[in-house]
Amino acid sequence: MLPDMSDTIVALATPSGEGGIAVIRLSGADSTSIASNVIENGVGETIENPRMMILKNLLDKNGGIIDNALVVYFKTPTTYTGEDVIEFHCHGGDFVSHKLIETLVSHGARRAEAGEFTMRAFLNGRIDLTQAEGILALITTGASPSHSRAVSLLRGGLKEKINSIRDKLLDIIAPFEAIIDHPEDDMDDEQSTVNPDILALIKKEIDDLAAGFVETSKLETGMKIAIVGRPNVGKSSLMNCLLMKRRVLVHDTPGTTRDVITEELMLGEGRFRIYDTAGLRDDAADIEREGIELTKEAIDEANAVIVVLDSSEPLSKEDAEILRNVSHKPLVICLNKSDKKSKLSVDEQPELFKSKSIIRVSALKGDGVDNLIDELKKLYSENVGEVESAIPLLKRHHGHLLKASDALEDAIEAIEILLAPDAIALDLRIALEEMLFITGESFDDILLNEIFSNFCVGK
Ligand SMILES: Nc1nc2c(ncn2[C@@H]2O[C@H](COP(=O)(O)OP(=O)(O)OP(=O)(O)O)[C@@H](O)[C@H]2O)c(=O)[nH]1
Ligand SMILES: [Mg+2]
Repeated sequence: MLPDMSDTIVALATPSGEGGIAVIRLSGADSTSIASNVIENGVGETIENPRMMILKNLLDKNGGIIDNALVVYFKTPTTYTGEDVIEFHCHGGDFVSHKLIETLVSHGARRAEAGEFTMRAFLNGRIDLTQAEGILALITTGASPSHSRAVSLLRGGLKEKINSIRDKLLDIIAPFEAIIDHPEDDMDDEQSTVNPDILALIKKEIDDLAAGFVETSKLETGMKIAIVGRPNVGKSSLMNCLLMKRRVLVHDTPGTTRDVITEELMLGEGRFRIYDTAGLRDDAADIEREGIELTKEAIDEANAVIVVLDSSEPLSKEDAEILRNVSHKPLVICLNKSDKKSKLSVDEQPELFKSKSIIRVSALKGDGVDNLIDELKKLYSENVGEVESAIPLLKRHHGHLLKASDALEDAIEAIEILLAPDAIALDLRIALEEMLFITGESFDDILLNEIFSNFCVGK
């Protein structure tokens, strides 16, 4: 069940604890009358000057001063919640804010539930659901890509796109259903069905949008970089160098690393997940072979690969095979052990190295690692560029898009096998409904509670 919208609600909008200021937000139809009980000399001057901060004494029930604070009035409907809102900008610290909230509650306000201010903004039509989700994403963001995604949602990027698809579906559905509803009207064959090519175009639009989700989510968890190469070339040493700590075991016995070991790494604004892997070789024993299988999975999942070669040895058949196997991925080739005499020439098999980034490093001494870091940052910004061109999505949106796409697929099939118009209309309705769920034009209490319970109290 949703909380009662007719209540006037109050909450601390800033984090609790000691701080410069504490903002207490009051929202609802009775905001001004409730506030008039705590503002010395009443609420008049505050209401007459909307959006202006006015310094006032705030009083408890016995007329004692709680604080000398700035009070500001936002007049309905152009406020965060769409309702009358009053904010009290008090001195920081829990005692003052708790006392003021207690006093406002004693005058008739109710303590707000998590996310209730934003839920009201949604229910009052100030924002749609994707924008509400953008607000939550903005509050919880910890990295640059998720920040830009949150801002885009907040600004209504996804809302506009979904509404445009909704309108296209409505343009098809409305006349089609009118014909179904009034079969007595004469209709020719053309009218009694829907052009599947138009549906295919809408489906493509939905599929393209859904594909953007994979792009954005891959940067949410960090760009995945797998370090691969044959045994003993210095993969684990390089991993430790990047992490600037001794995270993985390094040893001169080939086959030291048997499992895939992963660590998070921030380079500038970029978030990475680095995977150290078992060395790849053909004649591996049982356990090592299992490790090699895991390495292959890590390569599949990686957004980019670092291939490590031991430059103190000539290029081996295994090195060449590894280079060939990962050539479809964004690639950085590290010629490691540059502190030793080089016996590896990239000119021997130039096709393996052509147009690849090649960096000489010594994981033992740390030489050249800065160049590798620069290269990783470059890969990251290329990836982010790709993502920024896509309209950002959350998992919830993605799920609805997939269902809509399936429904359109069914509709196209229904047209092709000449099913009754009712059956086609049903599939089209499902696709439309999925669009409405994304923006919240259709919703149920469960969905709202699920979304808004993730907010903090006071937002
Ligand atoms: N001289 C020199 N030795 C290095 C360098 N990098 C690694 N080594 C040595 O090479 C050996 C293997 O290093 P690791 O980092 O364990 O190599 P790996 O590729 O992880 O090996 P596996 O886990 O067995 O596949 C160790 O003895 C390292 O000290 C380097 O830049 N120069
Ligand atoms: Mg290793």
